[in-house]
Amino acid sequence: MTVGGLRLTAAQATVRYLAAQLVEGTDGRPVPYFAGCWAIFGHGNVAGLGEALQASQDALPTYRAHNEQAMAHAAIAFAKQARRRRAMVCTTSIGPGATNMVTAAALAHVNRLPVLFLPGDVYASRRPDPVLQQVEDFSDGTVSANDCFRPVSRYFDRLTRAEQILDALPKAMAVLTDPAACGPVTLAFCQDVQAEACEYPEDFFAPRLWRVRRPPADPYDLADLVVRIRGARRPLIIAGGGVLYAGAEALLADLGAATGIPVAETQAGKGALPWDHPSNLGAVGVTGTGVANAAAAEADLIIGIGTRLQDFTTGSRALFQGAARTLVQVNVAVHDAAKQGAVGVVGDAGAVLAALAPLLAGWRVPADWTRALAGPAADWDRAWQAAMAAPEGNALPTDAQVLGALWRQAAEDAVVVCAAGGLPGELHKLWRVRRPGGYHVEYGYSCMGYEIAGGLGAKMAEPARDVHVVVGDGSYLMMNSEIATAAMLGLKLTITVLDNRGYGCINRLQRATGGAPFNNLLADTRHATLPAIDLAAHAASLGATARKVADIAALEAALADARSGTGVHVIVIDTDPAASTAAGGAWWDVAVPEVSDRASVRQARAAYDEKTKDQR
Ligand SMILES: Cc1ncc(C[n+]2csc(CCOP(=O)(O)OP(=O)(O)O)c2C)c(N)n1
Ligand SMILES: [Mg+2]
Repeated sequence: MTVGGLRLTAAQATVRYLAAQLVEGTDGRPVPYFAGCWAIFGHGNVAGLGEALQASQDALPTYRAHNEQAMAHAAIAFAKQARRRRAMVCTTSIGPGATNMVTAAALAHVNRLPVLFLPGDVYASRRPDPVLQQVEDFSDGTVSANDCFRPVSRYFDRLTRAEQILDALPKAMAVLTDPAACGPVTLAFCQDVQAEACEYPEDFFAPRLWRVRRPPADPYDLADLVVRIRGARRPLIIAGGGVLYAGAEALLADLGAATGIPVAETQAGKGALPWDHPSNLGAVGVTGTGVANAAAAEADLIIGIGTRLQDFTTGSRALFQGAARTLVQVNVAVHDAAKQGAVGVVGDAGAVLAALAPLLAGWRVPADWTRALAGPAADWDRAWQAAMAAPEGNALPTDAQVLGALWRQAAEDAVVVCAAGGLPGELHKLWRVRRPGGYHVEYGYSCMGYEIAGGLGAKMAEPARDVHVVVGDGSYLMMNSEIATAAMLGLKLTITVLDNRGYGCINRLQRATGGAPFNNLLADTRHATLPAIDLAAHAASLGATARKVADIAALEAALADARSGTGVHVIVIDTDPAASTAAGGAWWDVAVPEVSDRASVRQARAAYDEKTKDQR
């Protein structure tokens, strides 16, 4: 095959192209867009992409992991911590290696995070069919295991000819770097095609600088928003991840200070303002602060900026109760701007905030709205102090008390990483973010097993910051293998494991919906003997400096040790599975059975039916 120019295999050409894609670094100088390639080799990528990566390690470093899903978590966390300005590549063998990555693809898809997947695929020639690990479809010869990636990729292609990359790779880059379309790209790479040579034009490999577009809003929509804000009695901004991805936190801080409009934060948007900014009411929604939820319930104008409005933000659409309230959605993606009947303002969060500032000059939020929130803010501060304080007595600590210890011991610019279990809710409510980027919680897919691999990716993105992973015993046991990878790479991570001996938050949810404690805490499962799992010994076996601590004081001492240490530190502490912070919060729609022999279920259903009346 001839296109004219350099004779390379499709895999060699792909690696060469990927290494030539650049973005502006934080200092303005170009840096590679792809920080590296995670790889677990097998048949389907070792001979093709493996050979190409080996020869290009200076231009595109390769990292080996222990699990394909976990390596993809690390890649995605890298992109999240880099605020989508940079990304990583992941390559796997065909079959199980590839499908191991599908859950991570969904995670990136939900969270709108860029990552390039290059799973190996079956032979385009079909000569050896069925090749080892090939999924055989009885009615469709074009189906392979990689078709699982289609619904969880923003862009999907199967490379069945070597010259296809000339078209597929620029399209992949366009999707990865587009603020609205951003998400996972999957290029399923047929294994014979990886090895096939072709003449590629030399200019295909010329360095190319990508810039993330920051589209402004339509002037009509902007003017309409200004009229609505000026006419509002009780406006509230809800800041989502889009504020951080747009790098717009200073613009939001300035607008908040100039106008006095209060700001509440979603999980992805947490840290958009420093916790002590006068406008910051903290977390909103199911895991929100008392004051933010009071504001959300009473606001007459809610302006979502860069938020997907998932059910935790809206209290399953029962939280925003203000009479005749208007919902405005400022979003770079028209799909989000149109949600829930919102008035859409399609544009980049930063561009819209910058445009609003002069149009609102001299205007301030009505003083009675500011006054109305002062009491709930003081109440919330007291609730926060009570939840985060070190416990008195010998009771097992709560998750919140562990977070209190961590918050007191963490460096100013530390990054906290979490994803699933009871901790994300407690973090959302209680963690006070001191510096932008200090809060990294994956709560779009809330995927157990993200935490440790995610911490590794976050550390690779910002090596100068301390990264603190907080993780439950359930998530720890689901995916912990990248402790070994972090140790091998000499990266410093501090992992605090909260061992409540089971799936504590789901047990609480089960109880709250009238269910009997069943199959969540280890004690409530079918067992011959109850396991006493030594998580510290386990972590030590993977290369961590690990210890178990008896109480909050010992935890603080261990965290202080870890702070001055190197490598991976794992600190295990037993916690109370029953406790969570009662203050704040809002209703969450979890459907309760309509009929049941259990009176507690029937009771929970009646309460559920009542609450659904608030949904709008
Ligand atoms: C991959 C995956 N499987 C299942 C779930 C559902 N789930 C959410 S939290 C949870 C329990 C987590 O247990 P643990 O990490 O110990 O945290 P805890 O609830 O005890 O705080 C489960 C099963 C999930 N979010 N992700
Ligand atoms: Mg647990």
